[in-house]
Amino acid sequence: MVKIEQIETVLVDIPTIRPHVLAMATMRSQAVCLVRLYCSDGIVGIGEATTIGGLAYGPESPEGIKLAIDTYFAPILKSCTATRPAAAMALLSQHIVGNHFAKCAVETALLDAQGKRTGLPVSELIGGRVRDRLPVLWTLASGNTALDIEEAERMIAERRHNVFKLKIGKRPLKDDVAHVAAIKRALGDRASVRVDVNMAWDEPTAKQGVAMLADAGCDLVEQPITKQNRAGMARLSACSAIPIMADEALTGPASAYDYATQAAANVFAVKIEQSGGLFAARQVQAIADAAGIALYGGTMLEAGIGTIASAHVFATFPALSFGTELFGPLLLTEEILATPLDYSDFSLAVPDGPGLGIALDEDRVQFHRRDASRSTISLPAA
Ligand code: MUC
Ligand code: MG
Repeated sequence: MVKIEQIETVLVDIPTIRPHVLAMATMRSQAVCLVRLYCSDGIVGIGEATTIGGLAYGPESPEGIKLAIDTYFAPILKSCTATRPAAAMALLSQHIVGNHFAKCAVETALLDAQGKRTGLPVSELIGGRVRDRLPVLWTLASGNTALDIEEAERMIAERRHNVFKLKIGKRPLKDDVAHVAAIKRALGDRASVRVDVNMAWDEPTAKQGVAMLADAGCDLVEQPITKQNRAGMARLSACSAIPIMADEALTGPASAYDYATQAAANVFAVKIEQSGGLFAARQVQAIADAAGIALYGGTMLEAGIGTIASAHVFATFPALSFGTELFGPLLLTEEILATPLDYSDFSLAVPDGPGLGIALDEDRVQFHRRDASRSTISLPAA
């Protein structure tokens, strides 16, 4: 029996390339909880959890994830067989309620190890990929219309992105709509423009806002109102001229089923962390497919490991009509990976090596570790 001998968690802070302004938080760096599972056959699996703005987005924080894994997950994992990731996850779920982000990081590491062991990419382990590249949009969230247009023009010229998501909901409605309209006017047919309100509107504002955005040439509205107002989401989805997408509402298969049966969204943003792991994300996809809901591959602004874990999952989706937003590593000053990811031709290549098919740049991880020594004095040799 191959055992999981040691579980290591490390917090790593990586600055963003510019402030990322969302309705609920402004991010200037991303905190990553890295997970390493050391197995008795010498294989090391890697996983990652991130949140957005600490505790501003959801109920877990990077620090809380580290504490939960060190304190509660690790002893259970040490009793598990490393070659049976699904059994290990089932045992964890018997003993640990919620903690979706932490579960996702651990499941990623289990699957990475199993893929390395069997020689299979994670996408093949979890069902089989149907595509090797994923379309990737970029979020314009500098907080400034002129800077956003400049940024979008650069992305189009570099053939990196031609779909843009704008973060709105912080300013009065007419200012937000003017911002979206100005960007759409500047980019015209060269780009698709969408918005994410991150639940900032009440229903009447959303009703008016969605209509104004449709007139401005916006193609999609993401989570305009609180996830609790499922009936409101259903009303908006039924009458809107442009699709309404659920994001924060989708916290796993049960919520996906609930939203699907109530016709509370036209599109689902699937996120592996919010779903509770890679297998759970595939269940969300299956529910959407069964209900005729379109799919989009979401991000919690993960760094390289979480982004590629998501990519392996989205590569298995039979249909992915709205593409993905797997740009997390590009928002950070460094990827912390040994080999750069292939972002080109408006898409991301899904690695095809065993496991996740990526390796960490250990020097850069050491440099960004939260607990790294920042001392600048030279110490006498021991
Ligand atoms: C979200 O709510 O979608 C995804 C892209 C981005 O800029 O923020 C995230 C969160
Ligand atoms: Mg969103």
